[in-house]
Amino acid sequence: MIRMKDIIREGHPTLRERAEEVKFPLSEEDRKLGEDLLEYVVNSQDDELAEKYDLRPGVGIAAPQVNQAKRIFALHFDNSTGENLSLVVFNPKIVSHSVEKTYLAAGEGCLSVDRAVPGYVPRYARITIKALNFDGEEIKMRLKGLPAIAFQHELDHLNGVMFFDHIDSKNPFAEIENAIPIERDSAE
Ligand code: NB4
Ligand code: NI
Repeated sequence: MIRMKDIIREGHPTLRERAEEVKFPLSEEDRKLGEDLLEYVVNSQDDELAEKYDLRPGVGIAAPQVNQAKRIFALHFDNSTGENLSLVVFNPKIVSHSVEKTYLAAGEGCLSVDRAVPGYVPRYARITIKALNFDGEEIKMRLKGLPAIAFQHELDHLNGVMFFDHIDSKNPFAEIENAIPIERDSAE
């Protein structure tokens, strides 16, 4: 299982690389990597397991964060967040997005960033994504709310972008044009 010691932190060059497309059919290594990423986010949301293995909770994690520069990430929202979405995506793409923006009023955090970076992170409010699943079949989805924000945070990791790159360093809480904020419990 993925532990915190396996998660690379800010300053590690892999977090600033563009990750490589995954080839299909999946190698056993890439299939296991996808499974391990999903297992991490599921475990991290289980109070006992998170306590036992000292896991930072997450709703998503991307392969570059475990030092694998591959275009794979996992998202997991159980119904406690009102969203029910649990998936691993390979070679994900945003094929279209709304003009309207959104952001987490509480800001964002990252398992690869051991410090709070306050400020609004502008994201597209609604996105249409395409990706491949474990069997190489195309999945097409429309996302909004926290799943849309999380998808963009993870896709950024595949392109070497960190959430704080989007924060207006001069005025971190500046009004974001045409954006609807999402009020959530603190983004750990
Ligand atoms: C990715 C998220 C940061 C903003 C918003 C939130 C948490 C992360 C980073 C968008 C994507 C990880 C991956 C949470 C969390 C709410 C749901 C269900 C019960 C606890 C869980 C806590 F843990 N961010 N952490 N940060 N990232 N919500 N929740 N709750 O997920 O770095 O690249 O279990
Ligand atoms: Ni992150």
